[in-house]
Amino acid sequence: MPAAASSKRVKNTRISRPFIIGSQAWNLNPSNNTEPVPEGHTKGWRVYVKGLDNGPDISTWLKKVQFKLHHTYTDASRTVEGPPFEVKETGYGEFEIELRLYFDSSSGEKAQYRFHRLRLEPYGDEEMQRKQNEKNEVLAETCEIVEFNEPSQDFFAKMTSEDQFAHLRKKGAGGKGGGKGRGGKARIEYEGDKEPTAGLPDKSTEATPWSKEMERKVLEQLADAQRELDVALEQERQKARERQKKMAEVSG
Ligand code: SLL
Repeated sequence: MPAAASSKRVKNTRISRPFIIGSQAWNLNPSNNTEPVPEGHTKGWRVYVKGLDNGPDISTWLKKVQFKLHHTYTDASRTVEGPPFEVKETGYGEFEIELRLYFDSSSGEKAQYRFHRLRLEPYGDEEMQRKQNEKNEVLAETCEIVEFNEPSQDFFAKMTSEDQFAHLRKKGAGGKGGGKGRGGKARIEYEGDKEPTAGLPDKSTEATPWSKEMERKVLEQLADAQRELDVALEQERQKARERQKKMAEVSG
């Protein structure tokens, strides 16, 4: 029997999505805690999985996140079945959080693991630490990529649909802006004229440093490091050749 259209794969196609895994932590102020805080807990924090600012709704592909906290927490394994994918807690110590990401069933993908180091104390250079202290906020975020290789036709349709950008649309415009795009088709208008993108945005902003610009810089730095390494390697090779030549002269 031929495979159902829905489970057929779109050949030679890979869909990738950048997303953010992060944590935010702050000092608890015992005098204005609204909820009782367990003995010894000095910090409030949350850990989350979210999309990029101009990015598509991650719940298109992400259905469930399991956060594995330090074993000192009761119910250390926390499962969140829909957005916002986050866990809020209080505590006293930093630790590594294990995340398990579960994908939309039409993707046919197995769950994937990721790790996030929860940071509670200010880090980085003096200036960074000063800002963190001033704001009473320690942020630690990393940009991750998930890739779906030869997705099913169903999943491909979801991942290429405009619906996943609905949250960026201008409010009150009824979903469709009055503007006309090329060919006279109604053009959808986005909040603050944000350019929705499923990839990395072109430029970095303070809120979202991850961009093609940053990617380019990192690649350039890697290329520079590679060139330095190549030069050093060539010098070593040259020395080895000279040593061999000398040895041949001595023994010959
Ligand atoms: C350390 N790796 O050795 C850390 C331990 C402990 C985290 C981190 C409170 C848990 C609770 C908490 O912050 N646990 O009491 O519910 O320093």
